[in-house]
Amino acid sequence: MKISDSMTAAINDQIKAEFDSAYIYLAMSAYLKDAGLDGMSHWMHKQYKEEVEHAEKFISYLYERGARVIIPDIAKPKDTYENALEVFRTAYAHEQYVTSRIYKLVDLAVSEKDYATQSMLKWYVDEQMEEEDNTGGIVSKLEFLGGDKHGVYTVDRELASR
Ligand code: OFO
Repeated sequence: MKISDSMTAAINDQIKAEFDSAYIYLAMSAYLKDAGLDGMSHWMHKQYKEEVEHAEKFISYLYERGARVIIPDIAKPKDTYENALEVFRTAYAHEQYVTSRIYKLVDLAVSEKDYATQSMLKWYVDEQMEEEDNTGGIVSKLEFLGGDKHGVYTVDRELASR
């Protein structure tokens, strides 16, 4: 069954959102590096690479369905933050936003009875749950520490092992 034009457009739009996410995390990684938080910077750099993979997975899917892929512009990300806590709060909020986007894609796939796209999106639904859990968990730790430098350093070491 041919994928619809509306589903193709929605997935192309999500490809842009994934590249935008990648850039947001790359800018966060650069900010954290500059702040001397090498472990957090490394963690965010891994996140950047994951987002590129998410975009590529959508691209491969559209190829598989014989649909046209449009490579998007990438928006310039915010590059300055107050501190590590603000970075991770922003990342957590961003993941929640992306989850809501993925759910809208699922809604569209359901309304179009596009079972192949519903099946493909299951992976993203699970991935979003994991990413919200990861970023939300780091926010909780940093909030608990309340800016204590030794504590922040310990979290930085921890995140270096990702
Ligand atoms: Fe692409 O998963 Fe985060 O945003």
